[in-house]
Amino acid sequence: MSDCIFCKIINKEIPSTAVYEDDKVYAFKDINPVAPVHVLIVPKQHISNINEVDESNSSYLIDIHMAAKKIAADLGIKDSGFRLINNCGADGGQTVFHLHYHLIGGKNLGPNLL
Ligand code: D5M
Repeated sequence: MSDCIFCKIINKEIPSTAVYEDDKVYAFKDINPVAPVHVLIVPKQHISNINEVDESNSSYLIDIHMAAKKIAADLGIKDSGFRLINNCGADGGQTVFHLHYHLIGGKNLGPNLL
């Protein structure tokens, strides 16, 4: 999608710090990290958010989770633990409308979600 910032990052039109890439997903460091590890994992296909996931593209959700596990292992936080967060829509706090999951860790995040 031509005016999507994450599509531009995937296409290397905008720089990012890559953490992981395969044929389905791309992962890069969040520009405003909230923890020592804060990575965004995105499908290479433009999907606005979970509301646009259907039978034709739902396999990306598995690809993203598999990538999260690999990235967590690579960054040394797989066993200590991490959080995988998706913000969907305005009330969900979504600001970039290309499906993405925040992989956050590197410290004890505690039990509170908000
Ligand atoms: O999260 C959107 C996230 O995207 C937010 O944590 C900042 C991040 N962001 C925005 N622009 C960039 C660039 N250019 N590089 C890296 N990270 C970026 P949301 O869940 O939509 O609120």
